Amino acid sequence: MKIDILSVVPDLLQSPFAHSILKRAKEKGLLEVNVINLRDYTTYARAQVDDYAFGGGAGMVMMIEPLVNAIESLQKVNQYDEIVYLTPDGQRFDQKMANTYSLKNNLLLICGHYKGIDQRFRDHFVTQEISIGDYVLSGGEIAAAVMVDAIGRLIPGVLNDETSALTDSFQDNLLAPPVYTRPEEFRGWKVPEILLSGNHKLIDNWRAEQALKRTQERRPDILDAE
Ligand code: 6GU
Repeated sequence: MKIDILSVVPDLLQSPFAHSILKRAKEKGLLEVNVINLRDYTTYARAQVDDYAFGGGAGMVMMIEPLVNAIESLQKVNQYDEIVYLTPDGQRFDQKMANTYSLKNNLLLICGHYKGIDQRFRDHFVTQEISIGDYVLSGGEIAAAVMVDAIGRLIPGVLNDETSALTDSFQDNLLAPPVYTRPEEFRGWKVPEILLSGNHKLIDNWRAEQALKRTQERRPDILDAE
């Protein structure tokens, strides 16, 4: 999968994909992430990309021309499956969307700033608008990093048995059960006996019970989600 990210602060996106699972995905050739500086596409003086809102009011709006210059230049060499605008008023991102996106080939993510981007760009170029939750970030970059992380680890071949996504929270509308590692006892706090029993059937049952209990206690809302 190739993901292009269009941003006015490309520096913010230098390290999030350079570690751990996403780093491995890149090394295996399964994921390519390119960060593109929107300012490279403006024709205005001093690399201006935003301007005052028509109608007045506080806050600047990202202008349509640099965005269209950038996208039309990128589209000469890319066939995007989706052109995503990251915005707090978008559709809420969740594990189901991450699964769907993990099967796409070529994505363009557009990070908003200031009061957002000119509505005409949204109307005529954007195919999906996504928010990562009900709070406002100062720009779309960190949201883009969240999306790329959630999607990247689900790309077929990225995770192995050891890191399998099948037991993740949310993957089956359940939170993940508690986990333990060595030592068996620390300050008198013991690991549940059953996990040391070697009986995998019992262990699987215990984990399923714990996942259900945890979900009922913490997130009953996801239990009956489809
Ligand atoms: Cl995608 N962008 C911004 N600026 N804030 C957000 C968001 C996105 N998702 C939640 N808050």
